[in-house]
Amino acid sequence: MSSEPKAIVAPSPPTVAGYVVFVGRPNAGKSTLLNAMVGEKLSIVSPLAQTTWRTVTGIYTGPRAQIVFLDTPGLLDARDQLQRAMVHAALERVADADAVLVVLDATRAREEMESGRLAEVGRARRGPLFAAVNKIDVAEERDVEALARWAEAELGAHVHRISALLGAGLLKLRDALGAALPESPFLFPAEQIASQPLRFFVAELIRETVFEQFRQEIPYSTLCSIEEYAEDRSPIYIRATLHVERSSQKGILIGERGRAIRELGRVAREKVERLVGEPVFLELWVKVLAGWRRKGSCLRRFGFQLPDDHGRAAR
Ligand SMILES: Nc1nc2c(ncn2[C@@H]2O[C@H](COP(=O)(O)OP(=O)(O)OP(=O)(O)O)[C@@H](O)[C@H]2O)c(=O)[nH]1
Ligand SMILES: [Mg+2]
Repeated sequence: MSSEPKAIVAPSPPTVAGYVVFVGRPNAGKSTLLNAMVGEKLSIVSPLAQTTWRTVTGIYTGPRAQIVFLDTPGLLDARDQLQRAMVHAALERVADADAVLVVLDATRAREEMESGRLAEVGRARRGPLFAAVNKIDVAEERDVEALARWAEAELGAHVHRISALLGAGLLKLRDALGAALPESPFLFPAEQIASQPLRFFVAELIRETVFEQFRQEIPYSTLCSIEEYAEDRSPIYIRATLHVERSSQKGILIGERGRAIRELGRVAREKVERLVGEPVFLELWVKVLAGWRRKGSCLRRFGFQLPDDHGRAAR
């Protein structure tokens, strides 16, 4: 026997990777949680409900696990075509995800427990189902516990108590979600955190600013599309159109002598500059696209999918 020490090369454990979908009612904190999990602000957040209209992808890569998080629009009882597209975007991901996380707002425990939509997610789901009882930093302890018990009993979920805003419970939740994923090579390069193009995030930041600066129905009536994005110019030139439903809304967005649209443009441009790390010239136009929220043809033009697009029964 040789006295040389033997080099023991332990086989490195395999990696895991997969998709985790966040679903929940509007305003539960899904987008806040996505940003916290990825460590970057990818998904827009506001105190108003129904902020997220399209699914946002955020990628977390650890030493052995890559988790692709999908932040979806809030589940509600759809009243127009845009809401139908939103609910569809959320539910279509549930069936084929590697794991589903239902995000619950503990400050609205009763509404959560009465939501037929969430019960539906629990029933539709075959694979691992998790629930995050969120906002424990501000919710009553007894509401947190009631909601946790409900999610365990009614949804059959593994329950975590978290504050997406302050970070409480997030590491444990991320580890648990990672442990539910299948063995797989990483699906994206390790340094990649997003999968959508920059112009998507630019449009979202403009929309977030509309949510901050305008009231009542304006945020919900404003669709943002990027018409031109010239990266080869300095400053980068971006032209965006804000489509509103009625001409009275156009007047409000523009404001007296253009004051409102100038302020919107200024704040949105600063956000976009932080995102792209370069000076930006942002040009905003407002157009009326009558009743676009109710029109499938308008929504499809801007890339939304409706449930009937796949020949499925309308939800
Ligand atoms: N106190 C507290 N507030 C939170 C927490 N998580 C989210 N919020 C707040 O809740 C509000 C809604 O957060 P979002 O992340 O936009 O919620 P969402 O589920 O993505 O909402 P939709 O996009 O409308 O479906 C924002 O004002 C957040 O700051 C939390 O853990 N604690
Ligand atoms: Mg959201």
